[in-house]
Amino acid sequence: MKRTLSLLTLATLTLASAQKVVTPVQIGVAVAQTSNTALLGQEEVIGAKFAEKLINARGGINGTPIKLVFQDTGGDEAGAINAFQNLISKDNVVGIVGPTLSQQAFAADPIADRAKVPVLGPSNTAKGIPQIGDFIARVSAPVAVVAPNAIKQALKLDPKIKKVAVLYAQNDAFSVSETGTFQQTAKDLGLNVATVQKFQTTDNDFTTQVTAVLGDNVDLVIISGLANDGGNLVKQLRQLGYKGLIIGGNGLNTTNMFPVCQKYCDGVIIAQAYSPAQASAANQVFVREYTAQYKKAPPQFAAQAYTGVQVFVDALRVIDRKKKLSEWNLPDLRVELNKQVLLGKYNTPLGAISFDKEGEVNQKDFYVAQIKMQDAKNGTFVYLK
Ligand code: 1QQ
Repeated sequence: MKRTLSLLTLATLTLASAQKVVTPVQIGVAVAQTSNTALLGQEEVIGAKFAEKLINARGGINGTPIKLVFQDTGGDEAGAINAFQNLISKDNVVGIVGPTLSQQAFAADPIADRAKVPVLGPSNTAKGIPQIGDFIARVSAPVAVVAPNAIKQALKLDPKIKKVAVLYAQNDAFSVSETGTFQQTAKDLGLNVATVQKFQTTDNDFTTQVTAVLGDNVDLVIISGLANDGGNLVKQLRQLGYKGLIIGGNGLNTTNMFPVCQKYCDGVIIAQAYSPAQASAANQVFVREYTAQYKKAPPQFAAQAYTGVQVFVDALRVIDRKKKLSEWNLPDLRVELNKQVLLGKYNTPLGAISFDKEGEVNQKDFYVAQIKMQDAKNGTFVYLK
């Protein structure tokens, strides 16, 4: 029995190490294509696909094309784990761009980390994501550096703001992390946090929370949630009579929220880790070609997912120049790719980026936008100065 087992183990090991890198080179994308989280994930699918198209049109990895393999994570942890397992063991990808939510990343990233498969988080902004493991990095700047910009901008628009209400989804890791930053920033800027209200990302009725906010007579409301709950909360705040400024966090950062809050989305302020106006040549080419195809400027989540794919490809090009990708076995290439990702400098739509030792993104430019609704359906994010 012992002998049979060890032979079996040997056979499995041999199989794994003999596993060659196939062409086109497969890169995994595990984001939310279904559930309410798809309001955020859809833009990531578009951004990643656009990267695949542009990269292959320019010769892929030194002449070798790439192929993105998509696995839908849905909106929860189980879906993300399942998508990651499929990409790692069935689809034999070199690396994974995903998942959509930090809540999913804390569950699924450890699986990739143990399998030694590099992960680039395209939109995971909670504190602690790169620290999940050596194989985990992100192109999405953390709440700690992005979110404070929204409050500073709100004070620019209305210097008289004194009293603030803060609301957050307590069942979502990103929302919990972001509200921590918002609450600390508000205090640091001398604001009075009059009330902190909790909700769930699955909630639809916010009467209790809105009633508390109205009772406190605040001049600013700050929301950390996701697109459907966040959109409904904005709508109900306005319907019940709240007139002051509203800051939405990164979970509300999509035009896909417009069908939820409709005309009531108007005026919501949201900090941005991307702007179509970012001056780098890489971004200007990206914006020109994206706009030509989609007839609108790229949103943040599309730009970040594009960047995730680009970083893997740029790193693979460097590796391929030293030793052809076809000569690697897959487990070794995954380890090498992880190393190279962390070593490189990248000219991306987000500007020039690199990573620190832990996989945290180094990025320079951040922005704030305000939603302007033309009518109940159509609106845009207007970047503020
Ligand atoms: C996170 C996020 C999401 C709201 C982006 C889609 O920032 O979960 O970390």
